[in-house]
Amino acid sequence: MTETKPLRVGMVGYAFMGAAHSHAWRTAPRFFDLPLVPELTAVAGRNADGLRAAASKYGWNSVETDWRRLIERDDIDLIDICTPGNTHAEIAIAALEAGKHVLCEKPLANTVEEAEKMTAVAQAAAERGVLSMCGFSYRRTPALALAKRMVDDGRLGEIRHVRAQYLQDWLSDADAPLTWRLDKSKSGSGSLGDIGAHSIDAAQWITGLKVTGVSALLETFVKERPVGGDFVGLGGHGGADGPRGPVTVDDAALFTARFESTHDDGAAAGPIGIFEATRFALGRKNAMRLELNGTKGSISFDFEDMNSLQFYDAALEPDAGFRKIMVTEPSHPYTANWWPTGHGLGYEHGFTHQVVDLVTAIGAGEQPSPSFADALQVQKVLAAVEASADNASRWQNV
Ligand code: SOE
Repeated sequence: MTETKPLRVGMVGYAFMGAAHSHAWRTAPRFFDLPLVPELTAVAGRNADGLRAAASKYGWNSVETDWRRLIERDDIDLIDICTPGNTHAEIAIAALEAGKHVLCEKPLANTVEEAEKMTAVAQAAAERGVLSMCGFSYRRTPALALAKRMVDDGRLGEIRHVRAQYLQDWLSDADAPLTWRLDKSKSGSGSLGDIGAHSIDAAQWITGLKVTGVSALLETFVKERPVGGDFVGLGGHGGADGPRGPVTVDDAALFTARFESTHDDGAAAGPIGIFEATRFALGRKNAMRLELNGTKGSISFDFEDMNSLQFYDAALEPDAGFRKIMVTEPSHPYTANWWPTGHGLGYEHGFTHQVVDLVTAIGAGEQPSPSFADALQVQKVLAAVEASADNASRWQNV
C-alpha cells in the first residue's frame, strides 16, 4: 500500500475565512479519497496571541508572525490566502514565484491591474506545474453544481434571463462598527466585491457565458460609522456618540448586464441579467439567490434553503409548476460522500468541496477551476460596474 504524499499547507489569516478553510483542509481527506493528503503545517498572522489561539483551535502544527516565512519554508507546498483583498497580489505572486501552489480567497484582488499581474504570474507558474485557484466557494454548493450540470445537459435550453441577488443585513444598524470590509483601501469595494462577486462568478460559470457589458448604480446609505465597538459576527454595535470614521465603499450595488451570445453569427442576443448585492436587506441573513430562465426550463436557488433547487421543466404540462429537487441524492454533485439521502449539508461543505477539487487537480497536474483568469473576468465586471456607476452614461463595456 503506497503512502499518499502530503500536501503541506501554509495559511495566511485566521478569521472567518481562515476558520472555514481550516475546517475544509482537515475534513476533506476524511470524507473524500484524495491523491495528496492536506497537512495543516503552519498558519500566519500578525497578532501572536490570536495566532496561537487559532492554531490550537483549528489544529495548525506551527505559527509564523510574518507570512513571508511561509514562502521561505521548504516544508510548505501550498499557500492559502485568507486575508483582505489588498494583500492578495503581493502574497500570491511571491508564493507562485517561490514554486508554491496558491488558493486565494475572492475577490482575486482589489483592482483589475493587480488581477492581471496575478493571472500572468499564475499562467507562467502553471507551466512549471505550480497551480492556483480562486475561492469562489459557492460553485461547490451541490445545488449550484447540479444547476450547472442541468444547463450543460441542455435541460434549460437557451438562457434568456439571469436574476442574481445576494442579500445580507449585517450592516443595517447604522452603528455597526467600521471594519476592513468598509475601507476601500483594504476591501476594494463593499457589497459589490464582497458578495456581488460570488453572484457574478456563479452566473458566468453556470451559463458558461461571460458578462460583456453592464449598467450600474451603487449606494452608500451610512457614510460614517463608529471606529470601535463590540464586533459580533461580521457586524456588531459601536457607541452611537463615539468617534466615527468614513465608509469608503458601496453599501448596495445594482446592475443590469448583457452576456455573450451562444450564436457566433449574432443571430440571437445572449442572456440579459439583473444583479443586486446588499448588506442592508433587513431579515435576509445570507440569501445568495440565482434564477435562470431558459427556452426549455428555469431553475431557482436560494442559499437560505441550500439543499434544494427549484426546477420548472417546460416539457411537462404547463400547470406542473416548479418542482423542488432535494439535492441530497447520491447521484448529485459531492453528496454521495456525506450522508444518506435527505440529510443535507451546510455552508462549510462548499469549502471542503473546494479543497477536494483543488487537491484533485493538483494531484493530476491539471489547472484547478476557477483559475486566476476566471477570477480576472469577475474583477473586470466589478470594475465595469464601478465605472458605470461613476459615469453618467451608465453603460460600460467590459
Ligand atoms: C461577508 O459578506 C461574507 O463573509 C463573504 O465575505 C463571504 O465570501 C461569503 O461566503 C459569506 O459572507
